[in-house]
Amino acid sequence: MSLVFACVDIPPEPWVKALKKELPNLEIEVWPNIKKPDEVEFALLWGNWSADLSLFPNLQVFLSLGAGVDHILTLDRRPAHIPIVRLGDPFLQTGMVEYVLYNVLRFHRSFQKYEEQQSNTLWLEHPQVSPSKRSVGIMGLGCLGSACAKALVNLGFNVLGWSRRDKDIDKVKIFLGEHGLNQFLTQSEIVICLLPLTKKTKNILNEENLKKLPTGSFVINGARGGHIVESDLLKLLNEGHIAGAALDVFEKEPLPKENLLWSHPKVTVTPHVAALVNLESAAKVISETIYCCRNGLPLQKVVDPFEGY
Ligand code: NDP
Ligand code: OXD
Repeated sequence: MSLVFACVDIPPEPWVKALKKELPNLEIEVWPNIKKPDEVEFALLWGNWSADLSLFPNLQVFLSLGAGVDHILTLDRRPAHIPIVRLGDPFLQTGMVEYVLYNVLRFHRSFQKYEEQQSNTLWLEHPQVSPSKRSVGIMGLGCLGSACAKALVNLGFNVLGWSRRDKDIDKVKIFLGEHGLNQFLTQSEIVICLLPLTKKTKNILNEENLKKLPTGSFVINGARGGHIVESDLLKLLNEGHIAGAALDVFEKEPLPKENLLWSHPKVTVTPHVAALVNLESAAKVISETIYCCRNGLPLQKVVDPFEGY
């Protein structure tokens, strides 16, 4: 029985080597060169893969090479009974915490303004607000959001969180579901999106919701481009309602050269690198899932396809 590696734009060799190191007996076939499709039990996927899934009649598990599974949930004619397992690698939390802290501090301490001033040789001081007086709102309090919330609490920020189910995170004020969203947004001077992309969260940061943020607020998106309506964000940046945005993910990736976000003075673009997958630790986590599956043990991080995460 084997694993098919079908991660678009990711060189397979290092992954094959790392997975073989963990599971020497695992046969690995690299898409599209599949010699024995009926022996494929595991599909390790990333990106916009398109294949006729009926080629693999013995497929048992879809494995995502990332925390997000939107690329798997949207697969054409995906057999609904096959579980989808997302990557639950602590290394991703570390990366996202670094990305979020960097951008929160940059906005909080006006470093964005100082960078702009330097290009105009302008010596001008901005007020330094205490972190306890700065409200930072995190949309999504899962693996990544809760780790970021704790890190921000440790720096003394007033942290708000928004999720579906209640949470108990020390010093984090929790807002729940659709009815909690208004109150959450109106208090978030810096809002960070760490939601999965689902039917309910797509376009959630549209003009109507972005306008609920306090004037002069900042937006950080480390989740998926589909959460933000880019044209609405640009409009509110140009009107001054939003003071700045740090965007790691985009509706279309790579971000097309003509996209106005690239050159907008209030926008920082990074190329979907907030939390990069680490070869060694991810190979271990993926191998553990394969081990559990082969030995009839319960799988961790299984996605609920109905909820979309
Ligand atoms: P989790 O599944 O662990 O957490 C998702 C959180 O979102 C949960 O707290 C969940 O609420 C909340 N949520 C989901 N739907 C709703 C809703 N409709 N209303 C309110 N809250 C909702 O995900 P992760 O933290 O691991 O990852 C989040 C996303 O980050 C991934 O899906 C991926 O797209 C993105 N990502 C981006 C990376 C990058 O480099 N840019 C790297 C890694 C991930 P509840 O707890 O109540 O279920
Ligand atoms: C992920 C990502 O989902 O890197 O892990 O976007």
